[in-house]
Amino acid sequence: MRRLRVGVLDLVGNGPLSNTWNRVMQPNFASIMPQVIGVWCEQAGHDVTFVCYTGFEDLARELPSDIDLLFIGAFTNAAHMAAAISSQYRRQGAATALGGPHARCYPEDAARYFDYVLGFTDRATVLEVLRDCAPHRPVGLRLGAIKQPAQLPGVRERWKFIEPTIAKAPAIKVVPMIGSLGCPYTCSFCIDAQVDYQPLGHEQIQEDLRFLLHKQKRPRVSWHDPNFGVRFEETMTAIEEAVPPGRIDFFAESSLSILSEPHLHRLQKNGFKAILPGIESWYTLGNKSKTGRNVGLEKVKQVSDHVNTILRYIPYVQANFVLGLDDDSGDEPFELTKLFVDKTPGAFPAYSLLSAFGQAAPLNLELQRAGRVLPFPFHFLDNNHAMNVRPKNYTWTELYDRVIDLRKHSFSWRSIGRRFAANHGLLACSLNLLRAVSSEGFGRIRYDTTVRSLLDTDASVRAFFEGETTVVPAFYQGMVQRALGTLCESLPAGAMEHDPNAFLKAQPTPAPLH
Ligand code: B12
Ligand code: SF4
Repeated sequence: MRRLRVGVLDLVGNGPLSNTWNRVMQPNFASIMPQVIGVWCEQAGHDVTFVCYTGFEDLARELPSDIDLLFIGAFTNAAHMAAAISSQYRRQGAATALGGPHARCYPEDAARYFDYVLGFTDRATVLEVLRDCAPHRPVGLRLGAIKQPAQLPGVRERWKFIEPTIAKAPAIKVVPMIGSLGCPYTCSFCIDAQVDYQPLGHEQIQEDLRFLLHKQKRPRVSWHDPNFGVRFEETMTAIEEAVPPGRIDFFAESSLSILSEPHLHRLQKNGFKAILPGIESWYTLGNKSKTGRNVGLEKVKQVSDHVNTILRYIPYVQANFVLGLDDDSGDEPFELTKLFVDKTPGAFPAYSLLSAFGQAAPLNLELQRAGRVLPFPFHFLDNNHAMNVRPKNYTWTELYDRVIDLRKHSFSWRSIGRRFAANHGLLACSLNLLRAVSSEGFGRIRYDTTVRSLLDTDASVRAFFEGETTVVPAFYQGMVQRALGTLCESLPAGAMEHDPNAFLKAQPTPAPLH
């Protein structure tokens, strides 16, 4: 095989960014897989240029123009940027490959703009692309392993890509690690609902942690496991054997059912400083939060007590909620969440608007069948800038009024003050304050208020939300154009639109009955 010049681009940002929160934190949201791809390409004998784009780099300077093959890792909110970059590189003679959440969720659409669209990606998948490395146009080749890889290169092998990425973070520097793939739970809105739980080797984790202890004085590790600690005993024993208690700070996403008090005690002893449990809804998913049949107010009380207990052991807790679920109706779910915020002042509430990411989740098929999925441009599909599912039990204005009211309550100076007083340590206090006053808290109140007023004043916005037209309103088109800047010129024709029902249309037609 000839020696290729390979570019690997991790799109953490989806356009040039400013504000302090992004400057401080974006490099810490880098993905593991682009680093893995870089390692596999080098091991196969190719030259790799790796760039993690956080919203502050000049890509034209950092990414050489004469590469043979460009891998891009992108979430859906970076799909336009990825398509524009792909189009530039294809014009310059390179082949391009897209991987990551967007490729998994919208493969049909992505195949219009990339030569390869990768689903589950293991070493064999990458070697196949390297061997072929050719243009596939107008429709790209869709490749993927049948399941998640059994092994991934560890921190030592990825270090040459991790080091320059975290060097961009001015203060808090976080190393991404992973100990398992998939999840045993089956939350119908989740991309991992049908992906088997699969632990990765403990020897690898231990070697990575030991390596980090030699590299950094006080490492910080963020676990990218979809649900950390499913095999709690084994995972913690592996960590304890490799790391003296409290020498590394750990952050993880974990479900409440895993966070019992004895487990919390052990997490605390081992330096876990941030936990992000998913509460999602007051009416469903009781198994995940260990609340059984308790719903509504009873569930709020139980979960709030539980989260307050977590806060006694772990200084930083982000409680994740999904707004606009079909089980919600009226004021009650929102009032219950406000009550949770009041009863649990130390937790940072993170809200996601119900989103159907293409073929990510089983629920999406149902929503597409019901004609409820809207073609918001990908740029806005990040759980916040748009809800691309028409709500079942609310009109849009009813929903937005309640979402804004909840956000205002959660990020009122009263709640911010109570959160600050309930938090311990500089990190928790300062991060929560920064998040509340920057794009996340105040910023989303401003943004949602604009959208809410457009629903009253801009007929094109209202018609789009109601599903009466698929023409993307000027307000959204303008935002994408401003976000992409000069890259917008390279956005392929038609890339602003997508078919929101592509998943449904790709289903095999049932055999005729005889
Ligand atoms: C860990 C995680 C995070 C972490 C780390 C993010 C990161 N950069 O990786 C944090 C907390 C920072 C995060 C943030 C966000 N996240 Co997140 N996150 C996850 C989570 C829980 C696990 C993903 C993971 O790493 N899995 C392990 C990897 C190895 O497996 P995998 O993702 O399946 O990847 C396989 C293939 O896709 C492929 N692959 C993956 N990347 C690449 C790259 C290349 C180049 C190639 C070739 C292949 C490839 O190979 C892998 C092995 O088969 C998922 C939910 C879930 N249960 O999966 C959500 C998820 C990925 N996040 C999601 C979202 C929306 C976000 C945010 C936008 C939320 C927000 N509003 O802030 C941000 C965006 C961050 C960013 N980079 O822009 C969505 C993405 C949907 C979409 N289509 O875009 C998901 C699916 C959750 C959901 N809502 O359904 N997230
Ligand atoms: S527990 Fe989390 S990762 Fe697992 S299926 Fe539910 S939402 Fe997905």
